[in-house]
This record gives sequence, C-alpha cells and structure tokens, in this order.
Amino acid sequence: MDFTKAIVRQPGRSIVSGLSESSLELPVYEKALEQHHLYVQALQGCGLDVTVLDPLEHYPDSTFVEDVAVLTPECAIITAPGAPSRAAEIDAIKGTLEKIFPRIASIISPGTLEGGDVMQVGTHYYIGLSARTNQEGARQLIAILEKYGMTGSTIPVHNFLHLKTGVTWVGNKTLVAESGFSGGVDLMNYNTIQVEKDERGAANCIYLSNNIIMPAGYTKTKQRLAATEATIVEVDISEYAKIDGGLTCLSLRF
Ligand code: CIR
Repeated sequence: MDFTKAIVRQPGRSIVSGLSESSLELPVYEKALEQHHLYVQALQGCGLDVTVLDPLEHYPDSTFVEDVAVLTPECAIITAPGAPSRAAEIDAIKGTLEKIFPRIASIISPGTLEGGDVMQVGTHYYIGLSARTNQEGARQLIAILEKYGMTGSTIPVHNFLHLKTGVTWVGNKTLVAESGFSGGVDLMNYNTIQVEKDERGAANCIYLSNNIIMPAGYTKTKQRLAATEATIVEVDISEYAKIDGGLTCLSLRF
C-alpha cells in the first residue's frame, strides 16, 4: 500500500448545506477552504502527487470524494452512494478516473456502496454494512475484487456513518478504533489503539509510508499513535467534522 497519488475536490460555498447528523454549527466556507489547502499540503508532505478538482456547487458533499470511488492497483470502482443527494456525484468523477485507470468497474442498483465504508489492508478490503452501503453493494464489490485477485469481507456498522468513521488501519497490523466500535472476530488479529469517548472523531486517520495523518486536537490519541513510531501529522478539519466528514473522506489515495 505505497500510495503515490491522491485526488481531492475543493469544497464549494454550498458546503453549508452538506448532510449532517451533528448538532454542531454550520461550516464556514472560507475556513473550510483554508483547511482544505492545508490538508492537500499534508498529503504532499507525505510524498503524494495531488490532483485538485474544481468544486461542484450543485453537490454540497462532493468534497468528500472518497465516497464515490474505490481505487485499487488493478482497477477503479465507481460506487453507488447510498445517500440520494450524493448519487449523481459519481458522474463528476468518472472522467477523471477514466484518464488514469485502464479498467473501471461500477457498483449498480440495487447495490449501494460508499468509499467511506471500505477499509483496505493490503489486498484485502473490509466493507462496512452501514446505512449507506448495503449487502448487494458489498457483494458486487467483492466480486469485482476477486476478479482481479483481491479479496473482500463485510463488517456490520452500527452507530457510525461509515466503517472508517469508527476504525482505520495505521500500518503494521495496527488499527485505531473508537471505544464503541466492534469489528467482531474479523478484526481481532490486529493490534488496536483505542480512542476514548471524549476524543470521538480521532479514529479516522490516514496511513501513508510511515506517516499517520490524524485530525488535530486529540492529545490522548496522538500520544498513543506516536508509540507506533510513525511520524504523526496533525491536520485541522473542524469545518468538515461539522458535517460528519473526516480526514479519509477528503481524498482518494492510490
Ligand atoms: C455525508 O453525510 O455524506 C457527508 N456529509 C459526510 C461524508 C463523510 N464521508 C466519509 O466518511 N467517507
């Protein structure tokens, strides 16, 4: 999993209308834009070549570009977002992916799947069954992965928007997971760094060649992650958290 590239999409002013279950205030566009810029710099600092796509004002959540595709070394898979307001975002990413990936597959109705529910560990992909990703979407994704020699398996997701809201892989057989998250037997063979309840939000991290990019402001989790000997890079994404977004959602890495 040595990624060299990433795709991001700048937020539009419509970000204030993004889907949200949170009771936090609305994001401030100017601040979100500045945070996005720093996020891109963090990815570049970890060695990635970053393509920055233009904002899509018609789609308030389109800056969460991770949800519209699953990128593998063998092919790109265009998802079928489970949130109706996000379904058409896939049309806007297709052209970009077609220029990069010779092989493109798609999840089709009645399957639904969002990239935030897909956690890659090597050639295996854990797929969260959430309010956004259904069994049929997962079945289709596993069939596509197997066609190219990769594997997938499902994990039920309760009380989190996506699988990766509750757990992410941070290298070396290690996960970082919220205390309320249960991956069941499937994830028992990993070392798990616990995120305490008062640091909710800190489990969504990005591992890139011995760097862990984590959301800023979570002291206890930061100390625990630092014990992995990875370099810790903090990025403030407070404006995105207001509409349920985390670090991983803001990019496609490949
Ligand atoms: C949504 O509800 O779809 C957006 N407001 C947040 C998406 C976050 N995406 C992710 O965790 N991969």
